[in-house]
Amino acid sequence: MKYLEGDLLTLPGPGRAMVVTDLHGNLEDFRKVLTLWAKCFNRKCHLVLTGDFIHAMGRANDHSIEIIEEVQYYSTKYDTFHPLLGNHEWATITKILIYKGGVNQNLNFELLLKETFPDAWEEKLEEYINFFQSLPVAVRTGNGVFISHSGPARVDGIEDIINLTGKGYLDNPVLHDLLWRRDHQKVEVNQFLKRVGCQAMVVGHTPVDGYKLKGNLLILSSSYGKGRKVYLDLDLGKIIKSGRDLEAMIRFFR
Ligand SMILES: [Mn+2]
Repeated sequence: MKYLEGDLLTLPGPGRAMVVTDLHGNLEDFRKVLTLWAKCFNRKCHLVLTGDFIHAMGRANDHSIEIIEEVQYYSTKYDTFHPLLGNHEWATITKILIYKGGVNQNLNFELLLKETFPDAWEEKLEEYINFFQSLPVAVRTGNGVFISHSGPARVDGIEDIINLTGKGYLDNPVLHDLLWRRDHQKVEVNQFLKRVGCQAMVVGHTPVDGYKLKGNLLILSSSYGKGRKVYLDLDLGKIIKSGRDLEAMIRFFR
């Protein structure tokens, strides 16, 4: 079961949700994720991709387009498949230039589109932008876990998340922090969690060696990161009191 309200997806328990971060055009890792998900009660588990499934470091091994095509396919076919917005999808929507390792990612992506769809690349780009605009920004689980690309942000309450992109993709400080933020001060994390009615949050975005637990904020690197690759096998039926309760649900990719 799931409820989509504006930019917020609610996943009530019981059940399980696999949380996967930052694929960045890595098709091999995406395949591993899909295989694991297929084995998880035959895709009855939720699969949450916390954004940045596009844009690899270089063009040589950039499978962003295959990944978007498959992400669109699975989104239509399964109501347990949940891609979220990341700052790289956001940059495609807003056409704001984004660099990774000194490489202009928007330009790379455009070249990739032209190569793949020589006669229809502009229509494809438009299709992808529309798809990215349809993506939720965050998930809140029934047991109080907030999942987004990054964060936290200054909000008054959960309504600010629900109505988030209605305020536009640009000049939107809450959206900006939920997609781009890299400093995660404990006081601000806890204040944010209190306001959105959660006890812990899970993000990607910042490359780490597998995972890093900073109080009630858990950073995961599932593909693009600094070494080990992990995902979260989140039990939606379990009581979560703090970030520590998530640590036992971390799984390593082999
Ligand atoms: Mn990111």
